[in-house]
Amino acid sequence: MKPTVTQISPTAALHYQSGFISSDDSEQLVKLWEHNLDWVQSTITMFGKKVAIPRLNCWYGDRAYGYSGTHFEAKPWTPELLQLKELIEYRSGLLFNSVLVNWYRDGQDCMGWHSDDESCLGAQPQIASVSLGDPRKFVLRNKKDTSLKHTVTLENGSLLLMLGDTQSQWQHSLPRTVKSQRSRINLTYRLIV
Ligand SMILES: O=C(O)CCC(=O)C(=O)O
Repeated sequence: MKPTVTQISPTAALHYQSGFISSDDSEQLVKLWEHNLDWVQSTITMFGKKVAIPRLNCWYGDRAYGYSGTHFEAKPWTPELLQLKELIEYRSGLLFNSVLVNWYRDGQDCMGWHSDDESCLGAQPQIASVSLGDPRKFVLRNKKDTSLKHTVTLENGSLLLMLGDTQSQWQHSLPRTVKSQRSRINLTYRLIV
């Protein structure tokens, strides 16, 4: 299936593709990764206090990374994480060298407003986000006019590319929900430059 392209501003675009990974593969990967990745509960520093992020995460690839006071040494690629990276690269024509993997254990796990705009990601970070498991709403809001919003439901097996100025002009979040009781794993492949 071809991606749906949404130009959220003249220089920022979202490419969304459902069914990038089949339901069978997705189910197997969720089971494998829930048990075999090196999950940690990270904390971020907010107003001088350490706060636990309500999700588990881990970082794999070629380079170390950090955001909001967290620091991840790069763990070596597992065969499946590398295979998925190569599939995304082949289909999108983009290159990636690292991945942040997030595990939302149920609808209570979530992620607040932020941009993936650390300087190590370059001026126009390209992010490839793969979602497996329970569908969740992903909301973007414009930094200059926060009433301007886009919502994408990230379905099981979908791929979302965030391109151009998406990170410099927009923030994104994954709100908490009572509708989701099941697990979801999200992978954001990134290029550390
Ligand atoms: O789980 C998601 O879909 C979003 C993850 C995210 O925004 C991030 O890790 O930067």
